[in-house]
Amino acid sequence: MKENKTNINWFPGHMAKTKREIREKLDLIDIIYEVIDARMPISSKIVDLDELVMDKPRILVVTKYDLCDQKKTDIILEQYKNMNYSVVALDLMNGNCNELLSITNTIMKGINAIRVQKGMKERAARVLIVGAPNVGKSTLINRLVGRKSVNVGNTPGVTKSLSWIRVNKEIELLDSPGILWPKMEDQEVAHTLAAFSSIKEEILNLDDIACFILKKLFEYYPDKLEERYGITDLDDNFIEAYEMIGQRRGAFSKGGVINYDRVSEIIIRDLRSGYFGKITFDRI
Ligand SMILES: Nc1nc2c(ncn2[C@@H]2O[C@H](COP(=O)(O)OP(=O)(O)OP(=O)(O)O)[C@@H](O)[C@H]2O)c(=O)[nH]1
Ligand SMILES: [Mg+2]
Repeated sequence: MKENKTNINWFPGHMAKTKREIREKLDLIDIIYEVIDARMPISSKIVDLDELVMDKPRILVVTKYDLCDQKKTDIILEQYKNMNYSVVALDLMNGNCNELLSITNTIMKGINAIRVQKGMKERAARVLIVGAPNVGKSTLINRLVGRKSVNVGNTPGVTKSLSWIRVNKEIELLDSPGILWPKMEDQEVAHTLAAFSSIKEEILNLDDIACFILKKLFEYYPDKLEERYGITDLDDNFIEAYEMIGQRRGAFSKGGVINYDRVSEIIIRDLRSGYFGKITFDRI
């Protein structure tokens, strides 16, 4: 078993198209919800978003807070707050969005005051929801609307086009397909995005992603690695680890040899299903 260090670079045509359409619609937008995943608060943040949305008022919405290692994530969120970001961390499965709505209303009051001064009518806040694939943009919309109004799913690329959704007379939302950036220079970031399903599986080398996950767990959460797989050490070629996991989980091919492809799938699925508990893969 070897980590291939395949370079991951996924920026399909539809992402370029989404960016173009966002640019075209920007004049209509009052506020941006920039959505990031709490388990990867650095890796899932779109690096060229400033360029795309310019200086529109922005709220950093941190989803999946229930799944993250809150102590580690909070350190990063504090840094964003120190950089003057408005940050709202959410558990979209159980929590409410009151704080987000209240900040939105405050920003919109300011915008409407200026409109009235200029002789225009007050209007509902038009909010663009933007972020990497699979971070929970559409789930956020369903939460805000209070029912299932757009499709969601734990794979990248569920939302295919920009679409407006009305929350109430005060807020309208523009859902958008997940975007990344054209050239992913940092492969650590790319692998983290891949580990948490923000990059399309078809372009990935699954052994590579599984080995990356083992390495990260060994570095940050060795107890969880031991608890789930009995692994207390990780060698460079991952063979022992794969053998142990394969034995434990009964991942055998015909003839009783360990099926490494299946072991890779198990590791990835365990991470995505939350079997390692609350974890965060980014550090500052
Ligand atoms: N536990 C937990 N799961 C969440 C949360 N937010 C979103 N999810 C899950 O994350 C997955 C992705 O959600 P989507 O809303 O489809 O993500 P998206 O950003 O719209 O994805 P694309 O349209 O593919 O770009 C779904 O399986 C959601 O149930 C959260 O706060 N907590
Ligand atoms: Mg979506």
